[in-house]
Amino acid sequence: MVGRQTNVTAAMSFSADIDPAAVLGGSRPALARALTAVENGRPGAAELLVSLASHRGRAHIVGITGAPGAGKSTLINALLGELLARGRRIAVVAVDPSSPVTGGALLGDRVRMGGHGADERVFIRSLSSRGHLGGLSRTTAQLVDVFDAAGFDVVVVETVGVGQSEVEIGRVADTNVVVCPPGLGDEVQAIKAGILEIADILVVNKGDSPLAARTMLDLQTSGGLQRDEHWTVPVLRTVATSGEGIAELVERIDAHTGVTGIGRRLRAATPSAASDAMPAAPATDDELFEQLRRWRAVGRGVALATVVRTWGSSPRPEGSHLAVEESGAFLGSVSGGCIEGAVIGEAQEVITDGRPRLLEFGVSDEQAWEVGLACGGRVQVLVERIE
Ligand SMILES: Nc1nc2c(ncn2[C@@H]2O[C@H](COP(=O)(O)OP(=O)(O)OP(=O)(O)O)[C@@H](O)[C@H]2O)c(=O)[nH]1
Ligand SMILES: [Mg+2]
Repeated sequence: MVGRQTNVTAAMSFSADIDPAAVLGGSRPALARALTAVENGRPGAAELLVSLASHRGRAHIVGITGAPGAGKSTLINALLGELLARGRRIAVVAVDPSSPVTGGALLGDRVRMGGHGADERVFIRSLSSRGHLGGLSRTTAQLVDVFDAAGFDVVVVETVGVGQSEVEIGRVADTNVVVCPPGLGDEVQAIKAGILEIADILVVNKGDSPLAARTMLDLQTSGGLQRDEHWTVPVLRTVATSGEGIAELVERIDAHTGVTGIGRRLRAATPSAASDAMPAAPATDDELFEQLRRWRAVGRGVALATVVRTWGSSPRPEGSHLAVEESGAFLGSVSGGCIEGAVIGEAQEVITDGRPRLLEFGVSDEQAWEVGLACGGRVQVLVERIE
């Protein structure tokens, strides 16, 4: 808690002062400053995101998720080489939710991806969950927005697949690659229970291991790979250290874009920059209940979050609503962006299990890391499934 407060105080005394035109024009120093301002929620960051917003929507966002040590960073380094050879500009956001204090665990990543880090067409940014003013997935989405506006063709997001926040970050990407280390059946089961559902492409990396063939077979026969009539999740073998299988991976990533298009995070109304950065008027109750009815009419599961109690300077009054649809689309607001990501995640669980939840957020609460101090106060939110 102390570290967090120190961080926030430091942020308050710093003005972002970044020229959006310089970011759009490809200035690397301006880009680096913009990313730092956005990551730390510095004054001016929200305005910057608003001025960049209309320039988004051209980049292809590729998520690389997998167990710790699966070889994600090595694979990304190999991908960088292949994508550069195809003339693309690439940004990398490496997310490490497991290093809340030191942030030092990412140094290894920089070294492993460093092979292409000096290339003008590559920009690598590592971040840890330390100091994020609104949840990891929102910060990630905002950094992706900055890279997209700055003209990168591909933005790769590396995350360790450990839970709900990775599933949320997965929604930022147009194409999600799940990297599985070769292993025995149990490990495949664990992957299947966790993050397999977000996979558009499955990669068994460390294909030089004798266990790789068995893991591929497990995944190929595990069912659930037929996403829809246009896309079946391919199971690919790679050796990231030698580059084997990387060209085919790039081809499948490109093929997936051909099927699903790009800009998914902008279409799906997930908690990304545009919705969070702009202090837009919340939807009226009429609009919100009308949207709930529309979702129900097409058979979607929905939940309603309502502010039932506030203390101090909570941004939204008691009675404010947030409507959430099963895939994470939402309308309305219970906090003006401070805790929406967390509430949406809980609402999705409520949709699944039907049990209402009374959530509490505030700076002295256990869940305080989800709440920026700028939001202030405490808030109690009731989340219930709507039948
Ligand atoms: N034999 C073999 N080793 C590999 C391969 N790919 C990666 N490795 C090694 O596996 C180790 C972990 O690789 P990383 O790329 O750091 O894995 P990661 O998934 O990014 O790890 P975290 O970011 O810590 O979760 C390193 O020692 C790599 O050299 C491969 O295809 N074959
Ligand atoms: Mg890594």
